[in-house]
Amino acid sequence: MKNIKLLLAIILLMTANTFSTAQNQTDNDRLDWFHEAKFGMFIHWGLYAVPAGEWNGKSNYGEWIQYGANIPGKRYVKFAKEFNPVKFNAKEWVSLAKEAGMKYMVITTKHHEGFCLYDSKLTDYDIVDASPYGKDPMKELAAECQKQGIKLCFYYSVKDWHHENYPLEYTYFSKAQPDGYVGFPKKNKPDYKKYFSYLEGQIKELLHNYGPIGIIWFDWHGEALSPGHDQNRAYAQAVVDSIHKWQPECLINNRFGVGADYGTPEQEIPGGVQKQAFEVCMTLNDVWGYNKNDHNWKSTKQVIFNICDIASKGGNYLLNVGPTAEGVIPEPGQRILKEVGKWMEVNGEAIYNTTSGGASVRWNPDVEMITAKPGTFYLHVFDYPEDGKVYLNDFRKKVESIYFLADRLKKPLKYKSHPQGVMISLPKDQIDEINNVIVVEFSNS
Ligand code: H79
Repeated sequence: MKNIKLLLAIILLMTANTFSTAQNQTDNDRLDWFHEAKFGMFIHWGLYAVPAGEWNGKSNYGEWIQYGANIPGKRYVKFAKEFNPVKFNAKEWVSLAKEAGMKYMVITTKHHEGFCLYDSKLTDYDIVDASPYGKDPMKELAAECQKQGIKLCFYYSVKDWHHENYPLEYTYFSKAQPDGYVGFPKKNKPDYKKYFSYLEGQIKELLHNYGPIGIIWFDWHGEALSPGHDQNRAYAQAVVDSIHKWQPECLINNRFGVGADYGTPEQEIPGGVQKQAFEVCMTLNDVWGYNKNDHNWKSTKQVIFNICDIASKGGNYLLNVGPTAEGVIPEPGQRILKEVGKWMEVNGEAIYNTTSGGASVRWNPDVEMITAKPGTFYLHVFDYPEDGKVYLNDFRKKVESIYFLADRLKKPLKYKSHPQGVMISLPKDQIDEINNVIVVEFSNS
């Protein structure tokens, strides 16, 4: 009972934290590229890809398998010997992101398991020292991202089930593990200060050895850095100050307790337009890490809907893939992303560098959402209206032209201006099977 209460408290705390510390979009220049980018690739890659979601007959695990299946630390570390991503190809991963229309990539350099996917001098529990692969994939990714113009960003878990000085009380508890987590954190007298100097040292490596980094994407601190934990927050603030010193342009998400540039709703899209910068992170199937039995892929249409929905509320979409231990992004994920990319290639203008258009206008239900640029609205029509009519209400600007974004010839669509707004008449046939974006160009006079 106590554990359930604790868990509920932690989950509440995490939710409450989603937007609490993010700054207003207008007063933070560091966020300019982020607002332009709108769509990024999340990559969850670690030792959990070896058991691939399955342990002792249960098959619904992901990157939390060490915790969920109660695998002792001594057993878990052996996965490192089997982690040999010989098929990893940085060019293919970055090309896929690019083809999907993504502008940045956030990859797990260390998830809760504590295993480092880069060459760290501060631990031997990393891909170069502990796996047969023996190379640093982040080096290759950094070079390839530079080459292809994708911004490389690093996920880093505050929680660490492998480090002896990560305090047990900040890991999750469960019925199976009533005394705390079965990894390596010390039961007695862990030294959080020491853990933080390890963390800071690793962030230093990540910000010095891989060129410019777009975001340090911290993951849940849990209770450790929540208000009231003043000493811990002071350690964290020192890290934030260092990040700003080492790479002043680098963003920090809002899961570190302090220093947040933007909010990070997980697996959910906010109900309305947000004033603060945010990025929805979401899985493409059910779990984040590779699970060989997880076939619950989102449809291409759903992904496109989410991109537009989130952009119309002023946010970014960070969509996850979980590569195998061999280094391959699962084929269904590749297929969906390529299909999304085809739509983005034609319609990206309605997404990149837009702001929310929703707050300034009302529209009929056929227009699901609106994105905007100065002098332009993009109306996103997923459900084509049977009567062919689309209304923009409370729209008192002077219309210059209206056309389908997917129409290269920009053939004008018929419309009538009324004192209260504009009524647009659409042709019988849709121009796009998924989302018929209508461009409305206007002037203020
Ligand atoms: O990295 C991904 C997740 O592993 C991580 N954040 C994203 C980006 C994450 N950390 N915490 N959470 C997500 C929420 C925690 C949910 C929990 Fe559970 C509920 C932890 C214990 C109970 C999920 C379900 C994990 C085990 C059971």
